[in-house]
Amino acid sequence: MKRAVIFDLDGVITDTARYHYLAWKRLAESQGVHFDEAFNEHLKGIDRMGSLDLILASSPRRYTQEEKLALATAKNEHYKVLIATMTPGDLLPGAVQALDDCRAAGLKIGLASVSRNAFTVLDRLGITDKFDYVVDAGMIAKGKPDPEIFLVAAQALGVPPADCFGVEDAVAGVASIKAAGMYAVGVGDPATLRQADVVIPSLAQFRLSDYVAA
Ligand code: G16
Ligand code: MG
Repeated sequence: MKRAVIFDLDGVITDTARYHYLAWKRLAESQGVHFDEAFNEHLKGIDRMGSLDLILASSPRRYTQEEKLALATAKNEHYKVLIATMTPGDLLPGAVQALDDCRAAGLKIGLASVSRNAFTVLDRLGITDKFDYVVDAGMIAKGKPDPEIFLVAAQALGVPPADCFGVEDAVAGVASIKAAGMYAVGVGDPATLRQADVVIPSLAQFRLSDYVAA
């Protein structure tokens, strides 16, 4: 029986993936780099500097570390303007119900987002108190697909990884859950999230009883 659930934030609970996309697109185009939805798919769940490196890999220019930090900061400033407009109305369908179902079933609930803006987003959405533990992305040495972030969450919740399940929309995130030894619920397209144990289109199709016994 599963005793804990660890959710990703971006693309699962709220569509900040859209805001990341818009902010990266503007940044990429300012550097003459083509950027589209398909490329953006590879950035989901990848941390800020890792994402920037992937974008700049197709530029003929070489960037110094200082230049890269300035570009990452510019992207983040744009992103912060976009998320400042968020409200509880930006919760994706089924998100609150899924969290409340987990709470009612007595599961511990964690959040594993590599976003350094996660606390701000939770606050804007008004759901901070629905989590027993939120991983501080600044304390994580290795981003997804490394299992570290899910293992840190499980440890903080006091539940062994085998008794946890994770919920993720990104290929890198599902890989992180599986590498942590947990059952993985993918949210999105089964053709993309092939490593997940089960894939649902959105949290509106979240069926807790299917995962706790898995
Ligand atoms: C999220 C997004 C990624 C983003 C990362 C870092 O990861 O999916 O696209 O690059 O956060 O965000 P920030 O620049 O705000 O620190 P996750 O783990 O929440 O899916
Ligand atoms: Mg995500």
